[in-house]
Order: sequence, then structure tokens, then C-alpha cells
Amino acid sequence: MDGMNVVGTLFGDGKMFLPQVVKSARVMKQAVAYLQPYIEAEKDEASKPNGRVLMATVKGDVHDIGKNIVGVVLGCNNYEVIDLGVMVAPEKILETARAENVDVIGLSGLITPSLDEMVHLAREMQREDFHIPLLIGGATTSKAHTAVKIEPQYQNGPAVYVADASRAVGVVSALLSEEQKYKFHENTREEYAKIRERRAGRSTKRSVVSYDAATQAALELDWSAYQPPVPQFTGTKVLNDYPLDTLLPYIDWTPFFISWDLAGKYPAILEDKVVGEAATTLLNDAMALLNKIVDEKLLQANGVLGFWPANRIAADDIEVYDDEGTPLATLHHIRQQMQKNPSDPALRSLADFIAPTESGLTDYVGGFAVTAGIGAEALANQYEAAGDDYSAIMVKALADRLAEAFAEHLHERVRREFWGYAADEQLDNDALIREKYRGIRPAPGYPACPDHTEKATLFSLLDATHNTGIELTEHFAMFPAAAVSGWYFAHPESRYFNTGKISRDQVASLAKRKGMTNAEMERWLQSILDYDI
Ligand code: B12
Repeated sequence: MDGMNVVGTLFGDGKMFLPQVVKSARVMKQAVAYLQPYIEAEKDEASKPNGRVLMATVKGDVHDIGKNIVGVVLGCNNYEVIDLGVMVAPEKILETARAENVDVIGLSGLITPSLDEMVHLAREMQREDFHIPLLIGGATTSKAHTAVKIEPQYQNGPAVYVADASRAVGVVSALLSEEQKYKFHENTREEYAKIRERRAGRSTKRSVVSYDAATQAALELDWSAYQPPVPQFTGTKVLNDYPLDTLLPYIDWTPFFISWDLAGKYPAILEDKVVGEAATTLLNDAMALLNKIVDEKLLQANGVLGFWPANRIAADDIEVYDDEGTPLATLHHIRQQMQKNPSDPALRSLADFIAPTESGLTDYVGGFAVTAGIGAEALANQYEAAGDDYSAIMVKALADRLAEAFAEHLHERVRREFWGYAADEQLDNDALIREKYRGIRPAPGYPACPDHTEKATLFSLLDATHNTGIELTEHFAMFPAAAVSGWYFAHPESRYFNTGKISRDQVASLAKRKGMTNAEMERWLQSILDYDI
């Protein structure tokens, strides 16, 4: 047990890096498993866990790498971790917390809709008179959101945002220490109160124009001189059981190191004075497992893409047709409303990159959904059952990398082959990662199209679930988690951008166009609203 605490302390002090911590957990677990009979006999106060932490990824969300990493790190610090997995209903979380008499509840989420689930759970903890600490973490969460939206719902106990695994242990031990917890809670309350005040004071300053004015300031492209490239096919093409070795050259390793809390760009990170050695060992381990996965086909990659005739029919709507010109669907995009850069006054929407009906041109839009996570859950569970958290987390991190690599590779084939508007394109992986090509593949949920609900339209056009097995949860997360989906735009002027904050008039227009209530639309777009709901 002391061995574990040493690891935890070294990690907390930045003297040990996450991969080593997770690796040591494997050795410790296997040692404990072997010594169990003896430990039972010797069990005393000292070996009692420091506390019991319940972890869960909230309802409708499938991402668990982050949660799992925190679980292992807490385990390394002698906390008993009860992990309920992903897509966990709030009732289940609270029921288990009571039944297991846990000391802390930890929630994880990666996509915007999960923020609402966290607010709801905080409200339920208050209503059910819980008093234990609530921890908030995950790529989509933030201190600001926790302070403004979550903490006010839970007065009985502390609600604390935790940025990453290296901070989790310090926060949990402070929250459970008789000496520190009151001061820690008080400091957090004060800090969050200041964030709410600052935020309340901020809103008036920003130059948000009305939605009408924003549509008047749309990016004007010259359609008279443009001939939309015609794709090789319209409708969909399924690419299942795609050869994994084809994807290896397209892997972007930098986010891989980030997910292991090693900051630095690949390949320079391997030479880094501080993390270079740990990064190199991590990459060697990753390559060994990746080769095993490819050789033994332990993961499967499935994908579908499609192209459809399309025209912009209103400021921010793109109508998609079948070959006979019958409308198949309408894509609803979001337009910037904040005048940021006087030298570039255009307020963009992805709809700007598709020829309007009145241009008389038949333009095209494309879409894709890919995964490399088929088999990942089962493989990770095997490693976990063997006490090997390191390989279990590695499998999921590699599946994510392969999913992104599949998206990158497929987009290249689209430009050179399937749409063919850049048949002679020759770019190396670094240039691909830096998007040095014509056209974009914006992913619903990302800043250029932050509305996750558009995935429903994309998935129906692609018949993605039937064609690839990728499922959508009720919050539009994709399962398997190692999945990416998006649109294809070919216009040479097409660029990624951030929609930024939008105001009530655009939300009302969007809700009307999508057949939703304003309240529903606000819930899905809460992270980009320029007003409080
Ligand atoms: C890597 C990545 C992916 C990977 C893997 C995701 C994953 N499993 O984590 C892949 C390629 C699969 C992916 C896919 C998508 N992604 Co993505 N992704 C990212 C990226 C670049 C990094 C996330 C990351 O580091 N993950 C690795 C883990 C280890 O980190 P983590 O989850 O944050 O966990 C750490 C901490 O948060 C904390 N923590 C986490 N949970 C908990 C819980 C507790 C209790 C505590 C104390 C701490 C804690 O500790 C962990 C370890 O340090 C982020 C951008 C960013 N910089 O955050 C976008 C991002 C999260 N993705 C985004 C989106 C939209 C998507 C897609 C929907 C895009 C699409 N249409 O295809 C899909 C969804 C996939 C699905 N299955 O539904 C958006 C989410 C926006 C939003 N708010 O909704 C982001 C923010 C990008 C952006 N700029 O908009 N993504």
C-alpha cells in the first residue's frame, strides 16, 4: 500500500509522469492479487483505503479514457474507486452512491450535452440531501461552467472542477481531510462566486450584431466564376473492415501524448528534456501494441461516406437532393454574430461555401462517419480483467488515433479520388495535420458547427448505423467512442472558423427551422449562447 502512496506523491509532485503511474498500478495490482491471501491476514487500519470515490461518464456520453485515467491515479493513491462506466443515468449514480456510502462522486463528459446532465445531477444531489463532494471533469467541462451552472445547484456540499488527473489526488485528499476540507470548500466557493460576478459583468461588452444583420454580412463568394467539382458518385459508399495498416501513416501522435498528460508536439516531444524519455517509452509501448492490434486484427475500422447535389436555399440552410432533384434533407448551420476583425467583416456560416439556388449551379456537399473502435471495449476489458490498466487505456487511446487517422486518410481519398478536385495532391502527414489542402471536413460539435443534433441528419443521409454499426446516443455521442463524423466542403474558399456566441434571435430562427422549441435548441447550444438560460 505504501508503494502506491509513493507513486501517487511522486506524480502529484510532477516527478513521475502519467504513463509511469498507470504502468506502476499494473505492477501493484498484480502484486496485490498475488499477495491477497497474506494481506487479508495482515489487514489493519493502515491499509484502509483513504476514501471511496464513485466515477461515471454521464448519460448520453461514451467517453471514458479521461475518467479511467483518473480512476487509476486515485487507485494508486489508495482510494477505492467504484467505476460505473459510461452513459450512466443520474438515478443510477445517486442510488449507487447511497448504497456504497461513497465519500465523493466524480462525473466525466466530453460533449456539450453532458454539461446539462452534470447540472441536473448537482440539482438532484441537493434535492436528495447529499452532502458529499461532487467532482467535475472531462474535455468539455470548465471551471467557468462549473462555477456558473453546476455549483449554484448544489449548496449542501462542494462542487469542484478538476482540470486533469495530476490534480485529482490533491483535490480529493483536501476534500476528505478533516483539517483541510472546510478551508478548501470555502476557497472554492469564494473563487467561483468571483467567476460568476465577473461573468455577469462581462456580457454587455461584446459586439454581437442581430441575426438579420449577421446574414447581411455573410461571406460573399463569386459564383459566376465557379464550377462546382462533380464527385465520382452520389449517394453513399461503405468502406468496412478497412485495412488498419493503411491508416498508420496518417496518425497524428500529438493528441495521443496529450491524452497521457504529456504536453508537447510530436515528434519534438521525444527530444524534450523533461518528458522526452517518458514520451519515447510511451511511444515504443504504443507501437508494440499497435503492431499487435494490426497483425492480429484486434480492432476493426468501418466507415461510410457520401456526396449529394446541394444548394444553399436560405441564409444558413443547405438543401440536399437525390439525383432526381428531390430534396432529401436540409442542413441547418450557425452563423457568426460577433464582429471581431474589422479587416475581415464577413460573418461566416458553413452555408456560405455552397452555391445558392439562384446561382443556377448544382453544387455538392459530402459527409462521412468512421470508427476504429470496433473491438476496443472487449480488448480493453480483457486487459483490465488482467489488472493491466495501462494496456486497457492504451487500446482506447490508439483506437481514437486510428479513428482520426481514418478520417484524415478518407478525406485525402475524397480530394484525390472520390470527389477528385485535387487528383494530383501530394502532401506528407505533417502538411495534412496542418490542413494544407483545399476543402474542409467540419465535424458537428466542433466550433464551425457546434450543434451536435445535426449528426442526426448526417447519420440518416449516410444510413451510418446500418452501414457501419456506429450508433448515436440520445445526446448524439457516437458509439464506439473512437469515432469521427463530419461534412465535406470542396469550395477553395472554405475554411474552418469558430461561430462564437450567438443570440436569442438566431436561436429562435434555428429552432423554427429545425422544428424544435427555443428551450430545446438552447439546451443543445448552451455553450455558445450569448445569454444565460
Ligand atoms: C482526442 C479528442 C477526440 C478523440 C477521442 C476522444 C476521447 N476519448 O477523449 C476522438 C477522435 C474520438 C474525438 C471524437 C469526437 N470529438 Co473530440 N476531442 C478530442 C480532443 C482533441 C482531446 C480530448 C482528450 O484529450 N481526450 C483525452 C482524455 C484523456 O482527456 P479528458 O477526457 O479531457 O480527461 C482528462 C481531464 O478532463 C480529466 N477528467 C476527465 N474526466 C474526469 C472526471 C473526473 C471526476 C475528474 C476529477 C477529472 C476528469 O482528467 C483526464 C486525464 O487528465 C478535444 C479537444 C480538447 N483539447 O479537449 C476534442 C473535443 C472534446 N472533441 C469534440 C467533438 C465535438 C468531437 C466529436 C463529436 C466530433 C465528431 N463529430 O466526430 C467526436 C465525438 C466522438 C463520439 N464518440 O461521440 C469537441 C467537444 C465540443 C463540445 N463541447 O461538445 C472538443 C472539445 C473539440 C472542440 N474544440 O470542439 N475527439
